[in-house]
Amino acid sequence: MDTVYASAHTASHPLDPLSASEIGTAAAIVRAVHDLGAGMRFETIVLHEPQAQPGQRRAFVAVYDVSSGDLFEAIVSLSTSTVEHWIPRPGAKPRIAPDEFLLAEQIAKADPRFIAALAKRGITDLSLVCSDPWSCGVFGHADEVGRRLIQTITWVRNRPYDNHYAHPIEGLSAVVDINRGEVVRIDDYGVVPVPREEGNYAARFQKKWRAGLKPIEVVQPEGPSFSVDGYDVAWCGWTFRVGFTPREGLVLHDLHIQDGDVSRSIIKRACLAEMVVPYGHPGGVHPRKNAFDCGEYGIGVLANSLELGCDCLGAIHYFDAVVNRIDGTAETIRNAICLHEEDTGILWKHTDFRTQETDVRRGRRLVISFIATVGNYEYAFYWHLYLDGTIELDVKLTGIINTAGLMQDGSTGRGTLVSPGVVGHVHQHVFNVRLDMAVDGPNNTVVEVDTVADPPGPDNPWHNALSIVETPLLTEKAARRTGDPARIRSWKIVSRERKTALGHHPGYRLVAHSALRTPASPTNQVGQRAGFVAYDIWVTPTRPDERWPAGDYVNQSNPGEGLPAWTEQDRDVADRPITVWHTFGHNHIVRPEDFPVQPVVHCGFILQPFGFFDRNPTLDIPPAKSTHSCCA
Ligand SMILES: [Cu+2]
Repeated sequence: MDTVYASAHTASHPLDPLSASEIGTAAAIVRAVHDLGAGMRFETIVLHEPQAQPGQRRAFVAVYDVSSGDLFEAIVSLSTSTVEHWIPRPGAKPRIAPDEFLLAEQIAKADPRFIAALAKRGITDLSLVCSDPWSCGVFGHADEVGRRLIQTITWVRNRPYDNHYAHPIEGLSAVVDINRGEVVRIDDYGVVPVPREEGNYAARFQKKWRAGLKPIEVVQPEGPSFSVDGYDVAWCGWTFRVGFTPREGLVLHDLHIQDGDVSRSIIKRACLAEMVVPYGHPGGVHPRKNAFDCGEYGIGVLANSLELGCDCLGAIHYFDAVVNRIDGTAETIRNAICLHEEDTGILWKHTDFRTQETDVRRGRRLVISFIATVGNYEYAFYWHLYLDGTIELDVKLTGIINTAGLMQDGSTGRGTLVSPGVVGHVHQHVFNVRLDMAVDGPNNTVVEVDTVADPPGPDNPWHNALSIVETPLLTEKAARRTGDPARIRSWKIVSRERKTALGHHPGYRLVAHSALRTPASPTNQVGQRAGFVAYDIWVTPTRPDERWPAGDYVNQSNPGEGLPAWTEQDRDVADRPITVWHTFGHNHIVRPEDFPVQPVVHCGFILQPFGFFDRNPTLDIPPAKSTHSCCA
């Protein structure tokens, strides 16, 4: 058994994530009342977040039975040691747990048909074979119906520690029933020579280092400007609370900013809600690669333990993350969440050219981040808070592209050659964030803002007139929106119940700079099961039971779940607690430079105060001069 570290912080706030002991207790309570026997596994044990009145501590538990395939949800009171609700979820398939990753590989590698298929390709040393566990989706094969499946996609090392992703075994997949521990079928699309040229990136393989790099050190001689109390964080006028769940990873609660004597709210709860990575090659195993890394695996359980001075520079505060394993025990991911400050260059500057008097202020941001490893790929999520009230999510994509071999005719198919015989197929990384907005109070409205040219006429003799056209989005269907570059569209989230001294409804603008809709057909797997990809924003009334934009259980899910179904109700979304769902991402046309390990690429969005303050709120930032700077 792995070491379970005791949580350093004893639960004191209703939104504190479950501690290791609370996770163990929740599992024991469920097992005592509803023992499912030897096949009992725990998909999720997480804090059941209190809604209005914080009362007793409760856990949400999703539990399943690998013998029957049944899944149940429980709400557990940790205060009274009772199961308050027990809800069967017929047909729901739990996520693929980290505990099952290597299990799927073992099952595949023990199957004589799989061993024979490898031998056909000249591969007999199974110790060098790496068969990654991929979610399957639903493709209508008769022998898959009713089963909980993993498809393994396979690579081979030339020798231990060699980067196996340089050596794809094209056209071979084992379809594994992970509940029953058996191979359902071997899919073999024909032998393609395995490329053997090495593509190693690790330090141990690097023969020559680039010379001349002098150290850059971050020096904070008086320590950081933030303070942390349990999961509460305060920084330069900002206050919020850190949360963490196995499925979402980092969660920000109750984001407020100080304005004079008043602490004003902006967001009630913010998190990554789903993501999907559809691949665009139609042959072999590749159409089945549509990984929902949030809903099918859990981006939180895959968080890294971060390394001081490598992952994070400066004065760092780490939060541990505590997640459940499928046996109901807790696992602590040490240093999973990093909190630190970064210099961001100038915040603002002006020189009065007559007096030659200059004012300049340095900008900085607070960074709250975590990094998840999902098989071959890394996703790093950085929430940024700025002195001027700006909120940003910057997602950094790195790791190793999902490599494929050539087609039977030696062509690359729908991809880029990155090494002899190695291809990276075109794909997208599409993210969806759930933003429970609370701009200056609980009741908000989304307003679409277009910039349009007025028609020429007597009022517009020089044809330069521009109008700002603001359209409140009042119902769910009206609020399914996409961008329009010709109208330079953006959206504001405002409180129509309040007015600032200038007479504006206080608001925040969503700068959707990475909005991305997959160009794939709405009839394909992702169009069907990840309906959120159809629009850049969606707005729903905030409901605690509507958390997952592609459905509660995404693994082998049915079409149309989540946002497409909820918003068909066309509920009112004006002047009430609303959730804004924003879809964004990265269209990955693979570059040779992405191989053998991909330099970081970015996507994300910005929330910027817009009429929230009556003027630049940073005039009170004192001028500062670095004493560590020198002339080179
Ligand atoms: Cu990619």
